[in-house]
Amino acid sequence: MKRSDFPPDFLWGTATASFQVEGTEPGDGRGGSIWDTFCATPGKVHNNDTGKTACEHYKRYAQDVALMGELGINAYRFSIAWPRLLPDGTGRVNQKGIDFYNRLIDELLKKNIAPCATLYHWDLPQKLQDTGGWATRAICGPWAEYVNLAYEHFGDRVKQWFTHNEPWVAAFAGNLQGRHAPGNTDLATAVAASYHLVLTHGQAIEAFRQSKARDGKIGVVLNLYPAVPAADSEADKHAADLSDQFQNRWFLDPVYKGCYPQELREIFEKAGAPLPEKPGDLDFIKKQKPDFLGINYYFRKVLRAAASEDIAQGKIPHPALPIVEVIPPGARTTEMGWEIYPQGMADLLLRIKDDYGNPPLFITENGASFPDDKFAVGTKSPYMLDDEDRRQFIEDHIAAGLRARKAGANLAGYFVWSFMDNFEWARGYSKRFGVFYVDYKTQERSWKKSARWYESFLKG
Ligand code: IFM
Repeated sequence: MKRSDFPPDFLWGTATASFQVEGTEPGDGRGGSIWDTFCATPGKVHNNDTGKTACEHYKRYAQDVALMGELGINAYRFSIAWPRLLPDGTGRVNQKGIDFYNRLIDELLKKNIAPCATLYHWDLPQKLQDTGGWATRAICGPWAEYVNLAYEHFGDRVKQWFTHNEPWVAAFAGNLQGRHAPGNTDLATAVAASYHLVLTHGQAIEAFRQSKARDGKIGVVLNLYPAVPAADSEADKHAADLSDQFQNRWFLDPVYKGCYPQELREIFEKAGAPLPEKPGDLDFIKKQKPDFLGINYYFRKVLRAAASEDIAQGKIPHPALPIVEVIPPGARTTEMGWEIYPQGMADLLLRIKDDYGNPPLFITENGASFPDDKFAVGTKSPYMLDDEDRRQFIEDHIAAGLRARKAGANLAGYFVWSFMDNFEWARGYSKRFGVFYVDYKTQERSWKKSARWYESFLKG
Protein backbone atom coordinates (compact mmCIF):
# COMPACT_ATOMS: atom_id res chain seq x y z
CA MET A 1 0.00 0.00 0.00
CA LYS A 2 1.32 3.40 -1.02
CA ARG A 3 0.17 6.95 -0.55
CA SER A 4 -0.25 7.14 -4.32
CA ASP A 5 -3.02 4.50 -4.06
CA PHE A 6 -5.10 7.40 -2.69
CA PRO A 7 -5.98 10.58 -4.60
CA PRO A 8 -3.51 13.50 -4.45
CA ASP A 9 -5.98 15.72 -2.59
CA PHE A 10 -6.66 13.09 0.11
CA LEU A 11 -6.27 14.66 3.56
CA TRP A 12 -3.65 12.96 5.71
CA GLY A 13 -3.63 14.27 9.20
CA THR A 14 -3.43 13.88 12.91
CA ALA A 15 -6.02 15.05 15.44
CA THR A 16 -6.12 16.52 18.94
CA ALA A 17 -8.62 18.45 21.07
CA SER A 18 -8.22 21.66 23.04
CA PHE A 19 -8.68 20.41 26.60
CA GLN A 20 -6.56 17.33 25.95
CA VAL A 21 -3.44 19.16 24.77
CA GLU A 22 -3.47 22.91 25.36
CA GLY A 23 -3.02 23.24 29.12
CA THR A 24 -5.34 25.58 30.94
CA GLU A 25 -2.72 27.43 32.97
CA PRO A 26 -1.91 30.19 32.48
CA GLY A 27 -5.34 30.66 31.00
CA ASP A 28 -4.79 34.11 29.48
CA GLY A 29 -8.39 34.99 30.23
CA ARG A 30 -9.86 31.54 29.52
CA GLY A 31 -12.99 30.75 31.54
CA GLY A 32 -13.60 27.49 33.36
CA SER A 33 -15.15 24.53 31.56
CA ILE A 34 -17.09 21.50 32.72
CA TRP A 35 -13.91 19.47 32.43
CA ASP A 36 -12.06 21.78 34.84
CA THR A 37 -14.87 21.22 37.31
CA PHE A 38 -14.96 17.46 36.72
CA CYS A 39 -11.18 17.15 37.18
CA ALA A 40 -11.39 19.14 40.40
CA THR A 41 -13.94 16.67 41.79
CA PRO A 42 -11.95 14.00 43.66
CA GLY A 43 -12.24 10.51 42.24
CA LYS A 44 -13.66 11.44 38.86
CA VAL A 45 -10.42 11.29 36.87
CA HIS A 46 -7.69 8.67 37.20
CA ASN A 47 -5.02 9.85 39.62
CA ASN A 48 -7.02 13.10 39.97
CA ASP A 49 -5.16 14.30 36.84
CA THR A 50 -6.20 17.67 35.44
CA GLY A 51 -5.90 19.64 32.20
CA LYS A 52 -3.81 22.35 33.83
CA THR A 53 -0.58 21.48 32.05
CA ALA A 54 -1.58 18.78 29.55
CA CYS A 55 0.93 19.06 26.65
CA GLU A 56 1.37 22.84 26.93
CA HIS A 57 0.30 23.05 23.29
CA TYR A 58 -0.97 26.57 24.01
CA LYS A 59 2.64 27.59 24.60
CA ARG A 60 4.41 25.05 22.39
CA TYR A 61 2.16 25.08 19.34
CA ALA A 62 4.92 26.38 17.03
CA GLN A 63 7.25 23.53 17.98
CA ASP A 64 4.36 21.08 17.53
CA VAL A 65 3.48 22.44 14.11
CA ALA A 66 7.16 22.16 13.13
CA LEU A 67 6.99 18.45 14.06
CA MET A 68 3.81 18.09 12.02
CA GLY A 69 5.72 19.58 9.09
CA GLU A 70 8.47 16.97 9.53
CA LEU A 71 5.86 14.25 9.75
CA GLY A 72 4.54 15.33 6.36
CA ILE A 73 0.82 15.63 7.12
CA ASN A 74 -1.29 17.99 5.01
CA ALA A 75 -4.08 18.51 7.58
CA TYR A 76 -4.35 19.00 11.33
CA ARG A 77 -7.62 18.57 13.18
CA PHE A 78 -7.80 20.57 16.40
CA SER A 79 -10.68 21.95 18.42
CA ILE A 80 -11.43 25.48 19.49
CA ALA A 81 -12.02 25.95 23.21
CA TRP A 82 -15.29 27.82 23.65
CA PRO A 83 -14.19 29.12 27.09
CA ARG A 84 -11.05 30.64 25.56
CA LEU A 85 -13.13 32.75 23.18
CA LEU A 86 -16.06 33.48 25.49
CA PRO A 87 -14.96 32.88 29.09
CA ASP A 88 -18.55 33.02 30.36
CA GLY A 89 -19.94 31.16 27.35
CA THR A 90 -21.62 34.30 26.10
CA GLY A 91 -21.01 38.06 26.13
CA ARG A 92 -17.46 39.12 26.94
CA VAL A 93 -14.91 38.13 24.26
CA ASN A 94 -11.37 37.11 25.25
CA GLN A 95 -9.08 38.55 22.58
CA LYS A 96 -6.13 36.48 23.82
CA GLY A 97 -8.05 33.31 23.01
CA ILE A 98 -8.72 34.53 19.49
CA ASP A 99 -5.07 35.51 19.12
CA PHE A 100 -3.96 31.99 20.07
CA TYR A 101 -6.01 30.27 17.36
CA ASN A 102 -4.91 32.91 14.86
CA ARG A 103 -1.29 32.11 15.65
CA LEU A 104 -1.90 28.37 15.43
CA ILE A 105 -3.78 28.64 12.12
CA ASP A 106 -1.12 30.90 10.58
CA GLU A 107 1.66 28.59 11.68
CA LEU A 108 -0.13 25.61 10.11
CA LEU A 109 -0.66 27.47 6.86
CA LYS A 110 3.03 28.40 6.73
CA LYS A 111 3.76 24.66 6.67
CA ASN A 112 1.04 23.94 4.10
CA ILE A 113 -1.01 22.07 6.66
CA ALA A 114 -4.77 22.61 6.32
CA PRO A 115 -6.30 23.73 9.63
CA CYS A 116 -9.42 21.64 10.33
CA ALA A 117 -11.35 23.06 13.26
CA THR A 118 -13.85 21.31 15.51
CA LEU A 119 -16.19 23.75 17.22
CA TYR A 120 -17.12 21.57 20.18
CA HIS A 121 -14.95 18.84 21.65
CA TRP A 122 -16.51 18.71 25.11
CA ASP A 123 -15.14 21.77 26.96
CA LEU A 124 -18.44 23.53 27.59
CA PRO A 125 -18.06 26.78 29.57
CA GLN A 126 -19.02 25.94 33.15
CA LYS A 127 -21.28 28.99 33.35
CA LEU A 128 -23.48 27.46 30.65
CA GLN A 129 -23.61 24.13 32.45
CA ASP A 130 -24.78 26.04 35.52
CA THR A 131 -27.90 27.02 33.59
CA GLY A 132 -28.56 23.51 32.25
CA GLY A 133 -25.94 23.02 29.52
CA TRP A 134 -26.88 20.88 26.52
CA ALA A 135 -29.98 19.59 28.28
CA THR A 136 -31.79 22.89 27.71
CA ARG A 137 -32.82 24.59 24.51
CA ALA A 138 -31.48 27.85 25.94
CA ILE A 139 -28.00 26.66 24.90
CA CYS A 140 -28.87 27.64 21.31
CA GLY A 141 -28.38 31.39 21.97
CA PRO A 142 -24.83 31.24 23.39
CA TRP A 143 -23.92 28.57 20.81
CA ALA A 144 -24.94 30.88 17.94
CA GLU A 145 -22.82 33.63 19.44
CA TYR A 146 -19.82 31.31 19.79
CA VAL A 147 -19.92 29.71 16.35
CA ASN A 148 -20.41 33.06 14.63
CA LEU A 149 -17.43 34.44 16.49
CA ALA A 150 -15.31 31.51 15.33
CA TYR A 151 -16.46 31.86 11.69
CA GLU A 152 -15.87 35.60 11.81
CA HIS A 153 -12.30 35.35 13.08
CA PHE A 154 -11.04 32.15 11.49
CA GLY A 155 -13.30 31.57 8.49
CA ASP A 156 -10.97 33.36 6.09
CA ARG A 157 -8.29 30.67 6.62
CA VAL A 158 -10.02 27.58 8.02
CA LYS A 159 -11.72 25.72 5.17
CA GLN A 160 -12.70 22.48 6.95
CA TRP A 161 -15.02 22.74 9.91
CA PHE A 162 -16.67 20.23 12.21
CA THR A 163 -19.62 21.15 14.38
CA HIS A 164 -19.60 18.61 17.22
CA ASN A 165 -17.16 15.89 18.12
CA GLU A 166 -18.87 12.64 19.18
CA PRO A 167 -22.16 14.05 20.45
CA TRP A 168 -23.01 10.54 21.70
CA VAL A 169 -20.19 10.79 24.23
CA ALA A 170 -21.04 14.37 25.23
CA ALA A 171 -24.66 13.36 25.79
CA PHE A 172 -24.55 9.83 27.17
CA ALA A 173 -21.08 9.38 28.74
CA GLY A 174 -21.53 12.81 30.32
CA ASN A 175 -25.17 12.66 31.40
CA LEU A 176 -26.22 9.01 31.63
CA GLN A 177 -23.07 7.09 32.53
CA GLY A 178 -21.56 9.93 34.56
CA ARG A 179 -18.04 8.94 33.51
CA HIS A 180 -17.44 12.22 31.68
CA ALA A 181 -18.21 15.82 32.57
CA PRO A 182 -20.62 17.05 33.72
CA GLY A 183 -21.06 13.69 35.48
CA ASN A 184 -24.86 13.34 35.44
CA THR A 185 -26.53 9.93 35.59
CA ASP A 186 -30.00 10.69 34.32
CA LEU A 187 -31.51 9.31 31.11
CA ALA A 188 -33.89 12.22 30.53
CA THR A 189 -31.02 14.71 30.82
CA ALA A 190 -28.90 12.63 28.45
CA VAL A 191 -31.64 12.29 25.83
CA ALA A 192 -32.40 16.02 25.99
CA ALA A 193 -28.67 16.78 25.64
CA SER A 194 -28.37 14.44 22.64
CA TYR A 195 -31.26 16.25 20.98
CA HIS A 196 -29.84 19.74 21.52
CA LEU A 197 -26.45 18.63 20.29
CA VAL A 198 -28.05 17.60 17.00
CA LEU A 199 -30.16 20.74 16.87
CA THR A 200 -27.11 22.95 17.43
CA HIS A 201 -25.24 20.99 14.77
CA GLY A 202 -27.95 22.09 12.33
CA GLN A 203 -27.84 25.61 13.70
CA ALA A 204 -24.05 25.76 13.22
CA ILE A 205 -24.38 24.70 9.58
CA GLU A 206 -27.09 27.27 8.90
CA ALA A 207 -24.96 30.03 10.47
CA PHE A 208 -21.88 28.82 8.57
CA ARG A 209 -23.59 29.20 5.21
CA GLN A 210 -24.44 32.80 6.03
CA SER A 211 -20.99 33.64 7.40
CA LYS A 212 -17.73 34.71 5.89
CA ALA A 213 -16.50 31.13 6.29
CA ARG A 214 -19.05 29.88 3.76
CA ASP A 215 -16.62 29.07 0.97
CA GLY A 216 -15.27 26.33 3.25
CA LYS A 217 -16.91 23.01 4.09
CA ILE A 218 -18.58 21.78 7.24
CA GLY A 219 -19.74 18.48 8.75
CA VAL A 220 -20.12 16.65 12.04
CA VAL A 221 -17.90 14.03 13.70
CA LEU A 222 -19.64 10.90 14.99
CA ASN A 223 -18.20 7.95 16.87
CA LEU A 224 -19.65 5.02 14.97
CA TYR A 225 -19.36 1.25 15.33
CA PRO A 226 -20.47 -1.69 13.26
CA ALA A 227 -22.82 -3.54 15.62
CA VAL A 228 -22.81 -7.32 15.19
CA PRO A 229 -24.68 -10.02 17.07
CA ALA A 230 -22.57 -12.33 19.26
CA ALA A 231 -24.59 -15.37 18.15
CA ASP A 232 -26.90 -16.14 15.28
CA SER A 233 -30.00 -15.85 17.48
CA GLU A 234 -32.99 -13.53 17.18
CA ALA A 235 -32.27 -12.16 20.67
CA ASP A 236 -28.67 -11.25 19.85
CA LYS A 237 -29.64 -9.83 16.47
CA HIS A 238 -32.13 -7.60 18.21
CA ALA A 239 -29.46 -6.57 20.74
CA ALA A 240 -27.16 -5.58 17.85
CA ASP A 241 -29.95 -3.65 16.19
CA LEU A 242 -30.72 -1.77 19.41
CA SER A 243 -27.06 -0.92 19.83
CA ASP A 244 -26.99 0.34 16.24
CA GLN A 245 -29.99 2.56 16.94
CA PHE A 246 -28.39 3.88 20.11
CA GLN A 247 -24.80 4.41 18.98
CA ASN A 248 -25.16 5.15 15.29
CA ARG A 249 -28.64 5.93 14.06
CA TRP A 250 -29.53 8.15 17.02
CA PHE A 251 -27.31 10.76 15.33
CA LEU A 252 -27.08 9.67 11.70
CA ASP A 253 -30.84 9.51 11.15
CA PRO A 254 -31.78 13.01 12.33
CA VAL A 255 -28.80 14.54 10.51
CA TYR A 256 -29.35 12.73 7.19
CA LYS A 257 -33.01 11.72 7.26
CA GLY A 258 -34.72 14.14 9.63
CA CYS A 259 -36.07 11.38 11.91
CA TYR A 260 -35.14 9.24 14.91
CA PRO A 261 -35.09 5.43 15.09
CA GLN A 262 -38.67 4.73 16.14
CA GLU A 263 -38.12 1.77 18.44
CA LEU A 264 -35.48 3.51 20.54
CA ARG A 265 -37.45 6.71 20.61
CA GLU A 266 -40.37 4.80 22.12
CA ILE A 267 -38.10 3.00 24.59
CA PHE A 268 -36.77 6.33 25.82
CA GLU A 269 -40.27 7.81 25.99
CA LYS A 270 -41.51 4.88 28.09
CA ALA A 271 -38.50 5.31 30.37
CA GLY A 272 -39.50 8.93 31.00
CA ALA A 273 -36.96 10.43 28.59
CA PRO A 274 -38.84 11.93 25.65
CA LEU A 275 -37.15 13.97 22.97
CA PRO A 276 -37.78 17.68 23.60
CA GLU A 277 -38.77 18.09 19.94
CA LYS A 278 -40.56 21.17 18.65
CA PRO A 279 -42.49 21.16 15.37
CA GLY A 280 -40.23 21.90 12.44
CA ASP A 281 -36.96 20.99 14.23
CA LEU A 282 -36.30 17.78 12.37
CA ASP A 283 -37.03 19.33 8.98
CA PHE A 284 -34.71 22.16 9.86
CA ILE A 285 -31.92 19.76 10.84
CA LYS A 286 -32.31 17.68 7.70
CA LYS A 287 -32.20 20.79 5.51
CA GLN A 288 -28.77 21.69 6.87
CA LYS A 289 -27.03 19.11 4.75
CA PRO A 290 -23.44 18.54 5.90
CA ASP A 291 -20.73 18.74 3.24
CA PHE A 292 -19.12 15.61 4.66
CA LEU A 293 -19.25 13.20 7.57
CA GLY A 294 -16.39 12.72 10.02
CA ILE A 295 -16.18 9.25 11.52
CA ASN A 296 -14.16 8.34 14.58
CA TYR A 297 -13.53 4.62 14.29
CA TYR A 298 -11.82 2.64 17.03
CA PHE A 299 -13.56 -0.76 17.26
CA ARG A 300 -16.69 -2.70 16.44
CA LYS A 301 -19.31 -3.71 18.96
CA VAL A 302 -20.33 -7.32 19.43
CA LEU A 303 -23.62 -7.59 21.29
CA ARG A 304 -25.72 -10.15 23.06
CA ALA A 305 -29.08 -9.89 24.73
CA ALA A 306 -28.80 -9.29 28.47
CA ALA A 307 -29.62 -12.03 30.97
CA SER A 308 -31.02 -11.16 34.40
CA GLU A 309 -27.59 -11.42 36.09
CA ASP A 310 -26.16 -8.91 33.57
CA ILE A 311 -28.80 -6.46 34.66
CA ALA A 312 -28.02 -7.10 38.33
CA GLN A 313 -24.28 -6.67 37.63
CA GLY A 314 -24.81 -3.34 35.85
CA LYS A 315 -23.47 -4.60 32.52
CA ILE A 316 -26.17 -2.86 30.51
CA PRO A 317 -26.27 0.82 29.54
CA HIS A 318 -29.70 1.36 31.14
CA PRO A 319 -32.54 -0.91 32.33
CA ALA A 320 -34.45 0.16 29.22
CA LEU A 321 -31.62 -1.17 27.01
CA PRO A 322 -30.98 -4.83 27.88
CA ILE A 323 -27.88 -5.30 25.74
CA VAL A 324 -24.37 -6.40 26.67
CA GLU A 325 -21.14 -5.74 24.80
CA VAL A 326 -18.76 -8.68 24.59
CA ILE A 327 -15.25 -9.23 23.32
CA PRO A 328 -15.22 -12.28 21.05
CA PRO A 329 -13.03 -15.13 22.35
CA GLY A 330 -9.46 -14.85 21.09
CA ALA A 331 -9.84 -11.24 19.93
CA ARG A 332 -6.88 -8.92 20.41
CA THR A 333 -7.54 -5.71 22.30
CA THR A 334 -5.80 -2.39 22.96
CA GLU A 335 -4.95 -1.08 26.41
CA MET A 336 -8.46 0.43 26.54
CA GLY A 337 -9.90 -3.08 26.21
CA TRP A 338 -11.17 -2.28 22.70
CA GLU A 339 -11.12 -5.04 20.11
CA ILE A 340 -8.62 -4.52 17.29
CA TYR A 341 -10.74 -5.01 14.19
CA PRO A 342 -9.63 -3.01 11.11
CA GLN A 343 -12.19 -4.62 8.80
CA GLY A 344 -14.86 -2.92 10.91
CA MET A 345 -13.73 0.41 9.53
CA ALA A 346 -14.23 -0.78 5.96
CA ASP A 347 -17.63 -2.25 6.89
CA LEU A 348 -18.66 1.02 8.49
CA LEU A 349 -17.61 3.19 5.55
CA LEU A 350 -19.51 0.96 3.15
CA ARG A 351 -22.59 0.94 5.34
CA ILE A 352 -22.64 4.76 5.34
CA LYS A 353 -22.27 4.67 1.58
CA ASP A 354 -25.24 2.33 1.24
CA ASP A 355 -27.58 3.78 3.87
CA TYR A 356 -26.80 7.50 3.85
CA GLY A 357 -26.25 8.43 0.22
CA ASN A 358 -22.46 8.02 -0.01
CA PRO A 359 -21.41 11.42 1.38
CA PRO A 360 -17.75 12.44 1.37
CA LEU A 361 -16.24 10.79 4.44
CA PHE A 362 -13.27 11.45 6.64
CA ILE A 363 -11.89 9.13 9.25
CA THR A 364 -11.44 12.01 11.69
CA GLU A 365 -9.96 9.78 14.41
CA ASN A 366 -8.41 6.36 14.46
CA GLY A 367 -5.68 5.10 16.71
CA ALA A 368 -4.86 3.06 19.76
CA SER A 369 -3.54 3.19 23.27
CA PHE A 370 -0.82 0.72 24.12
CA PRO A 371 1.41 0.80 27.20
CA ASP A 372 4.37 2.67 25.70
CA ASP A 373 5.60 3.55 29.15
CA LYS A 374 7.35 0.26 29.55
CA PHE A 375 9.67 1.27 26.70
CA ALA A 376 9.86 4.87 27.55
CA VAL A 377 10.14 5.81 31.16
CA GLY A 378 13.76 5.74 32.22
CA THR A 379 14.82 3.33 29.49
CA LYS A 380 14.27 5.47 26.46
CA SER A 381 15.54 3.94 23.27
CA PRO A 382 18.22 6.11 21.68
CA TYR A 383 16.43 5.80 18.35
CA MET A 384 12.72 5.84 18.90
CA LEU A 385 10.01 4.27 21.01
CA ASP A 386 9.14 0.94 19.54
CA ASP A 387 5.34 1.06 19.39
CA GLU A 388 5.00 -1.68 16.80
CA ASP A 389 1.45 -2.48 17.96
CA ARG A 390 0.30 1.05 17.21
CA ARG A 391 2.21 1.21 13.92
CA GLN A 392 0.58 -2.00 12.76
CA PHE A 393 -2.83 -0.79 13.94
CA ILE A 394 -2.55 2.39 11.87
CA GLU A 395 -1.26 0.59 8.78
CA ASP A 396 -4.03 -2.01 8.97
CA HIS A 397 -6.72 0.65 9.30
CA ILE A 398 -5.40 2.71 6.40
CA ALA A 399 -5.46 -0.51 4.38
CA ALA A 400 -9.10 -1.04 5.41
CA GLY A 401 -9.84 2.52 4.25
CA LEU A 402 -8.29 1.71 0.90
CA ARG A 403 -10.40 -1.46 0.55
CA ALA A 404 -13.52 0.59 1.31
CA ARG A 405 -12.51 3.21 -1.27
CA LYS A 406 -12.02 0.49 -3.88
CA ALA A 407 -15.51 -0.80 -3.06
CA GLY A 408 -16.98 2.66 -3.63
CA ALA A 409 -16.92 4.50 -0.29
CA ASN A 410 -16.22 8.18 -0.72
CA LEU A 411 -13.33 8.35 1.76
CA ALA A 412 -11.48 11.66 1.41
CA GLY A 413 -9.16 11.76 4.42
CA TYR A 414 -7.68 9.97 7.41
CA PHE A 415 -6.56 11.50 10.72
CA VAL A 416 -4.58 9.55 13.30
CA TRP A 417 -5.67 9.98 16.90
CA SER A 418 -3.51 11.35 18.17
CA PHE A 419 -0.66 13.62 17.15
CA MET A 420 0.83 13.22 20.63
CA ASP A 421 0.04 11.55 23.95
CA ASN A 422 -2.44 13.66 25.87
CA PHE A 423 -5.12 13.89 28.55
CA GLU A 424 -7.37 10.88 27.97
CA TRP A 425 -10.42 12.25 29.83
CA ALA A 426 -11.43 10.09 32.81
CA ARG A 427 -8.28 7.99 32.26
CA GLY A 428 -6.10 11.06 32.83
CA TYR A 429 -2.55 10.66 31.50
CA SER A 430 -2.54 6.90 32.02
CA LYS A 431 -3.45 6.08 28.42
CA ARG A 432 -1.22 7.11 25.54
CA PHE A 433 -2.59 7.40 22.00
CA GLY A 434 0.08 9.62 20.43
CA VAL A 435 2.40 8.88 17.53
CA PHE A 436 4.67 11.33 19.37
CA TYR A 437 5.58 10.48 22.93
CA VAL A 438 5.19 13.24 25.52
CA ASP A 439 7.34 13.23 28.63
CA TYR A 440 4.94 15.05 30.94
CA LYS A 441 7.76 16.08 33.29
CA THR A 442 9.86 17.88 30.69
CA GLN A 443 7.27 18.28 27.91
CA GLU A 444 9.81 16.79 25.53
CA ARG A 445 8.22 15.22 22.42
CA SER A 446 9.84 12.10 20.92
CA TRP A 447 9.15 10.20 17.73
CA LYS A 448 7.61 6.79 18.11
CA LYS A 449 8.06 4.14 15.45
CA SER A 450 4.43 4.75 14.38
CA ALA A 451 5.26 8.40 13.59
CA ARG A 452 8.32 7.35 11.57
CA TRP A 453 6.21 4.83 9.69
CA TYR A 454 3.52 7.44 8.97
CA GLU A 455 6.23 9.84 7.82
CA SER A 456 7.73 7.32 5.40
CA PHE A 457 4.27 6.34 4.13
CA LEU A 458 3.39 10.01 3.54
CA LYS A 459 6.71 10.75 1.88
CA GLY A 460 6.28 7.78 -0.41
O1 IFM B 1 -9.37 10.90 23.31
C1 IFM B 1 -10.57 10.60 22.70
C2 IFM B 1 -11.05 11.77 21.87
O2 IFM B 1 -11.17 12.94 22.62
C3 IFM B 1 -12.40 11.47 21.28
N1 IFM B 1 -12.39 10.20 20.59
C4 IFM B 1 -11.82 9.06 21.25
C5 IFM B 1 -10.44 9.41 21.79
C6 IFM B 1 -9.82 8.19 22.48
O3 IFM B 1 -10.62 7.78 23.55
